[in-house]
Amino acid sequence: MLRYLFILFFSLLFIGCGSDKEGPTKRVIASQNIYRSAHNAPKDPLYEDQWYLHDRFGIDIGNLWQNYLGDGIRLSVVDVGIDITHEDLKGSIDFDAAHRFSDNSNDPSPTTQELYDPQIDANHGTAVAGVIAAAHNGIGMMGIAPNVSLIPLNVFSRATDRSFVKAISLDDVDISSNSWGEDLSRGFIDDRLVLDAINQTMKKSPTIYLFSSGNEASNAEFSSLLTSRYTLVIGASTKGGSIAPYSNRGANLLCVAPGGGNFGLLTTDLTGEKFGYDTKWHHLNLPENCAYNYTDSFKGTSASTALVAGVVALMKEANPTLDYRDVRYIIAHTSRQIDPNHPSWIENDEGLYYSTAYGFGLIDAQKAVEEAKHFRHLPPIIKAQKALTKLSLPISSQTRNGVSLSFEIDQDFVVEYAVLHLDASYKQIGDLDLLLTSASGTQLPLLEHSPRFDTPLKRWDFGAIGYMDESAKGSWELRLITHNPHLQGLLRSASLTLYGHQK
Ligand SMILES: [Ca+2]
Ligand SMILES: [Ca+2]
Repeated sequence: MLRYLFILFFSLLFIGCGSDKEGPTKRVIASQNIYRSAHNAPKDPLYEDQWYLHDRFGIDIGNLWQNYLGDGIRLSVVDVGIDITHEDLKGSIDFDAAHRFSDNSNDPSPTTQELYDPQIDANHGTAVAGVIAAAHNGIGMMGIAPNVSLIPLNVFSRATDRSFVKAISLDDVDISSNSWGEDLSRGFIDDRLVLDAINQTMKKSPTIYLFSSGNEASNAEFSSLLTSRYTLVIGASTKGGSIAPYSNRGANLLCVAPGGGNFGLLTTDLTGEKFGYDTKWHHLNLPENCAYNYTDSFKGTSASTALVAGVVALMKEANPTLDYRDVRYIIAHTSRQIDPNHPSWIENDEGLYYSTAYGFGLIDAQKAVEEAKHFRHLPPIIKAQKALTKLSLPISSQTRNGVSLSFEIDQDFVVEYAVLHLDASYKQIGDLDLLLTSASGTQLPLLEHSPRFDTPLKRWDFGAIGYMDESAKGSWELRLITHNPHLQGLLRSASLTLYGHQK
């Protein structure tokens, strides 16, 4: 059984503690809410080192904390255990809902086994939690949404299908933050069960699911959890405003947020010198009052997803009626294009810029929350589906242009999300290019030749979000090309489903 979390480690870098900087605020304030009425919120000492909040290529937290701190929002973190004694986290945790699956208790902290198991990164959950919910208390750092009810769900203490299903389908959760995943070539849980759980939960207790795109420098379409229309997929950008080299790409990517490249993110660490990313043996040069309880080495799409989860909490507080479609729509329309010369950028027929590396761009917290405040629900969801069955088309490099198919869509509505389902036999998915062109002429790669991936293609869904706002009506074209002259395959059937709303 392979267990892993999406996280990357690079060399630890020095970041000084904010209390050494100009004009530090050392007041310890008992009530988090005091900041709500403050025009100039006092800064916790490490705030200046949280570059991902306020740098040029950060999320632009601006003055949002004057009005929004995540109050009333229930946010679950499906992860390893969280340090519930941490000075900057303990006030945010909802202990009634928190859960550790290995002993069915409400204590979500890492077990001794987790702390010493080399296959589990026991530091990960605490790092994720800090970015989202570290208190504005005059000590340590500042979380994006410090007043959320944080629900830590320690699934990796017993990583079974059942644990994941239960964690993902918890009732009465606004936002589910998932900085874990797997791809086609791995598999420690049964994705189908988790997908079913997501589908069921959306019917009875709608939740906004955020998932990391993954850290394999691969394609986010390879994980079936990420090709569901219900999951919002987040990639990682760097402090310099480019794509993080490890960040998985894909036509299902919604946006990026800082995940770090050479520079990591500052966040909370397992308390003390013995455990965490910051330990006696691997220590940051932080002044005494910050030592061992914080780290600046948190990296990966895990960190990016936590950032977006925090922003979505502020959006939900600004407008509690928002559902996953509204949030996706707002992020698509308010994220900003970075690295504009990157070859992956396209402009779709409705003028939206999209990239399989960046999604709709770098999330912009201020714009997203501002838009959320006045946003009226998208009209009810509608869908159109076209299935092409009994195809028996050869997949072969002998066919010059590969397999070409057309899906004729009669309904006229505004597209939000597309799902392409293929039933095929082909031995190495990495040999394939799969291009879907909308009725308006926007072409996106759902698969791009990546020889490292030798997993077979059988039945698979591909998600695509870059056609947002375009019209569904017309002919959608699919091309499937193989780059391997030695392999042959067969495409049995294909279907295209478009989700959207009336104009
Ligand atoms: Ca703090
Ligand atoms: Ca530590």
